[in-house]
Amino acid sequence: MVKDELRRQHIELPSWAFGNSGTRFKVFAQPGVPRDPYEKIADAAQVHRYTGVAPTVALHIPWDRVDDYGDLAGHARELGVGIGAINSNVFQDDDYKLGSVTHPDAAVRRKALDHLLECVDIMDRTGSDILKLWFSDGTNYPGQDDIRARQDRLAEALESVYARLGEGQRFLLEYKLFEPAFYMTDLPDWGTAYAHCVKLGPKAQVVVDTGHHAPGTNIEFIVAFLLREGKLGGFDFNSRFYADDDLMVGAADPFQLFRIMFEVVRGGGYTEDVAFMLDQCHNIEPKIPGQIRSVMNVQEATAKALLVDRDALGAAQREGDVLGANAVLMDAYNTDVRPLLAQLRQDMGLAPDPMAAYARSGYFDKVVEERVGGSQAGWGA
Ligand code: RM4
Ligand code: MN
Repeated sequence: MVKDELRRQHIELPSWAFGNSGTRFKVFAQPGVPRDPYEKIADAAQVHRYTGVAPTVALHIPWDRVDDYGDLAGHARELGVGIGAINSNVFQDDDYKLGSVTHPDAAVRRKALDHLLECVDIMDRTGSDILKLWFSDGTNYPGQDDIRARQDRLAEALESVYARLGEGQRFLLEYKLFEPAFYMTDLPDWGTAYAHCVKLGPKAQVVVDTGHHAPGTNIEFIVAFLLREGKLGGFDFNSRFYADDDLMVGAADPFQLFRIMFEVVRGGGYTEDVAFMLDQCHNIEPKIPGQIRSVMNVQEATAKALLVDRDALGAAQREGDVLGANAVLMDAYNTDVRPLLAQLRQDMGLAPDPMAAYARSGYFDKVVEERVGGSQAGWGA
């Protein structure tokens, strides 16, 4: 039943969505923003409290570095959530100007690799089973470095990380078309990520960040292909109008999100094996409600995907009924699933409208008052 499927949905929140963020032009600080990972987790727990389907928070290292990860995991548990994926960060150190694991200097490569291995140590302590790897590596000018040698260096680093993974742990390799490198990116697309993962083995899978493609890319095709090969590890959901905008998922193109979720459902990916993570920044909107809205957008797209009459679709496809097949899909997309989701929340003992329930709770005013002193979390902390 659709409601049962929706009930077991698991959407992971990014700790960094709760910190201050912005563009290269300006970071607008917001009142009440967390000052440390403990407070970020407290805010994430609010999102779970009102949606019931966001029980884990991903960490980004070193932004979320703490002395005692076991203690942080305990804090999360007390608030009714858990720690999810560990995201590595080899893009914010001066040493990484020319790359991290693909850097021409072996000492810099070693430093980057040590960080990745440290992230696996952290996974051991938090009980996380996913390491997410994104590399900002690339070049700005033709001839700047040897494209092929950089692939060799990348492969070497990935092998070392792979070898360090423990039982039940895996890494998800992320790709991105461009930025910060403007000429050549070492992991620019799903095909490159896929080829590296295939060579490494089953603990290496691809993560699809929905904001990391050229305009017009058919992302649901990529999803269908990777699922068919057992290589879709998860999503970094967000939406984009132009480049890597990191806006709320489902805000720019809810129809695309539905098409992606349909391929996930159709391909058997609606399981614990595919991680549904958000990777967003709320630069101008309040952060906790921004996350609640995003979770609701994913839920709505999922509900519509689950409502597709697969038998009718299959029959129309077999008959070559182009318009009939398209109509089956559109019927599901055009269904208003908000009453169904409100009902689901009531079945789960939650308020039917999470945005309103959070607004009523007074949490925002409370943290604005409490969180004085210290420095707010943001990119770089
Ligand atoms: C990158 C990529 C990573 C994220 C960083 C902050 O563009 O999407 O997943 O960790 O941004
Ligand atoms: Mn991402």
